[in-house]
Amino acid sequence: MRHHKLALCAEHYGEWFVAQTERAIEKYRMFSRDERVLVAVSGGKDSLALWDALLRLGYHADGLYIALGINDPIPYSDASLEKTRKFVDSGEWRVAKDDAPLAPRPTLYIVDIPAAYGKTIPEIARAKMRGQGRPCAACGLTKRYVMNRLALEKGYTVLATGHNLDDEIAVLFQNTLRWQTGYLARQAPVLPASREGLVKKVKPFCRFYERETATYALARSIDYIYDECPHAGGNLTNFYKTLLNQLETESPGSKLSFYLEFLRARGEGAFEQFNRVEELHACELCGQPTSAPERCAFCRMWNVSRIVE
Ligand code: Q46
Ligand code: ZN
Repeated sequence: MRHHKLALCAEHYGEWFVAQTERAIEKYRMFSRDERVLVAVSGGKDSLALWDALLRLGYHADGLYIALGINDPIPYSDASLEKTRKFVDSGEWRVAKDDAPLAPRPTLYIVDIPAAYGKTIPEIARAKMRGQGRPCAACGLTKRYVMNRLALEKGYTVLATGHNLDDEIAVLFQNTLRWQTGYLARQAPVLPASREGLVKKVKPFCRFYERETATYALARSIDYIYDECPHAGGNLTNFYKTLLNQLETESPGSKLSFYLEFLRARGEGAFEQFNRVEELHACELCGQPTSAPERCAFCRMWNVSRIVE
């Protein structure tokens, strides 16, 4: 790890990684040991590594997998669910840090979108969001809604996602290029539950390079899905990641300092004036907070208000 001037063997790397995770949780006051954490798992390296690290640290962490029905042209959703199930069944997470007592078996919640709502994500996107090309807008809306609602209904105070440094700075770069000040004001390792009906959102891996989370998953023999979602190809975020990787090659440490200096400026209030509190009220169908006057965007798109586990 050139940027840290550090070289470690697999065993010590795992310890370093878990300790760094805990440091981030404490530094940004993400959550305490008394809180119940719901980890959004996709079957990929970041989310499974996050779940593993939190369990090793002794946190009460359960998982939520959202089956999107994306199985064309490759069986992406089916394969990623299989990897997620395998992670829970394998018991890999039982190897606790520092010989701590074995973690109890975590719960895995599965929300199957096509089974619950009658359409896959690509199908609902085609039906309701014509002309927008990729199904990512429908997908993102559905995932955000299901994560928040299930976390609330099951009594979790925190929702943790596996976003890493590369993810965060790609978004930061995009928002900076367009001076999206409102988005910049809201980009942070912790998004507090600003009102009733919203759960706190945290990103404990926000300071890890993508390579570091992949290395941890390999060091821990976590079997994760290598394929990306077939709709991810060619998106702008990946293009920005490539640009930022070129920068990192020329100037090691640039990616981390871009992010940390942004957080410093943000912490000093550089974007405070843009942090507008949106007026929200309860959706008339499902009760979730929404800025829309009647039904929330999820209920309008799916034309339903139930959530099926
Ligand atoms: S899963 Fe969904 Fe991503 Fe696939 S359809 Fe787009 S948003 S690319 S994280
Ligand atoms: Zn609603």
